[in-house]
Amino acid sequence: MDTLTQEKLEEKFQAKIDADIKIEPNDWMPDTYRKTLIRQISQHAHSEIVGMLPEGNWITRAPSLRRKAVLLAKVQDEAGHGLYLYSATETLGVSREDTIDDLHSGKVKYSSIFNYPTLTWADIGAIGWLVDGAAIMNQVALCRTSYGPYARAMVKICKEESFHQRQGYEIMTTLMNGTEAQREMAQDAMNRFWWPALMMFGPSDGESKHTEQSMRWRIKRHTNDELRQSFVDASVPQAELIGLKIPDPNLKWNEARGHYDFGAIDWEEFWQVVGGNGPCNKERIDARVKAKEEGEWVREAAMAYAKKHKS
Ligand code: FAQ
Repeated sequence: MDTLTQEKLEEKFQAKIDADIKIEPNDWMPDTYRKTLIRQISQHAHSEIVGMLPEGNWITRAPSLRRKAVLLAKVQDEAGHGLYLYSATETLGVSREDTIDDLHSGKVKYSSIFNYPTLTWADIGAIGWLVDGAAIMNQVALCRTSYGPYARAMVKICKEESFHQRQGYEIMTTLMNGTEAQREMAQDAMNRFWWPALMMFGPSDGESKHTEQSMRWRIKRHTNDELRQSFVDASVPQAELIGLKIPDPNLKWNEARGHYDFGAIDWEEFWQVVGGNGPCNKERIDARVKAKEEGEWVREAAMAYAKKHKS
C-alpha cells in the first residue's frame, strides 16, 4: 500500500473515532490499534479467569448456604466475563488457543490484584467491595470504548460487577456489625487489599506507556490516575459509613481540589507483582495450566461430537 493511501486511511479512521463512531471487526484499522486491543482485551479476559481462583478458594468454606450460593453465582459470572472477552479478542483475528497459551507461558499479563492470597472470609467481602469496585470504575468508562465488540461486552459485564460490588459491601457491613473478632477480620482484609486495589488502575500517568495513544484512539476514556482518584473518592465514605479505617495516614480531604489526597503507592511492589514475583503468581498460573491439561478430554469429546453431527 502506498504511503498516501495509508495516510488517508489513518485520517479517515481517526475521524471516525473523533465522531464517536464505533470501529467494527471488518473495518480498516491501524495495525497498532489492533495490537493494543488484543493486548488489553486479552489481559482483561485472563484477569476475569484467573480472578476466579482467589474467590473459588472460599466456595467450600462460605459461612452459610446463602453466602455459598451467592459466591458460586459471582464466580460463574467471572467465567462468563472471561468468555465474552475471549470472543471479543477473537474478532481481532487471533485464536483463543494462542491467547490462552500466551497467558500460560507468561507472555501476556493479567491483573496484579489476583496474585494476592485470600486468607480469611473477610477477604471475599474486600474483593467484592474493593476489587469489583475498582473494576467497575474502569469498566463503566470502557462501555464507551471505541471498539464495538469490547464496548458491548462491557455493558453486560458492568451490570454483573455492580451486583458483585454490593455483595462484597454487604459482607463487610455484616462483619462490621458483628463481634469484635469479626470487625478485626474485616479491618485486616481492608488493610491488605486497599493498596493492591489502588494498583489495579496501573502505573501513574507519567509512567504509563500506553495511555496517551489509547486516549487518542478512545480505547481508554480516562487516564489511570483519574480513575484511581474517582475510586478513592467513592470508597472513603463507604468505608467510613461502616466504621472501616483506610490504611493510609496521608489520606485527607482536599477542599481546594474537591478530592481526597492520598499517600504514595509502593510502585516497587506493583512492578514486582506484575513481573511474576507476587505472593501467588506461580500458584495462579500452575492452576490454570493444570485446568487446561485436565480438561483436554472434555475438549476432545466435544470436538468429536461436533464433527460427528456436522457430517
Ligand atoms: N496488573 O501503559 P499502561 C476484574 C501493565 S477485571 C498487571 O498504563 P494500559 C474483574 C500494562 O498491561 C481487572 N499489569 O497500560 C474481577 C502494561 O504492560 P505491557 C482487569 C498491569 O493498558 C473482579 C504496563 O503495565 N481489568 O478485576 C496493570 O494503558 C473480581 C504499562 O501500563 C482490566 O484489564 C495491572 N494492574 O492501562 C474478576 C481492564 N496495570 O502490556 C474476578 C482493562 C498496568 O505494555 C474477581 N484494562 N499493567 O507489557 C485497562 O483498562 C488497562 O489495560 C489498564 C492498564 C488500566 C489495566
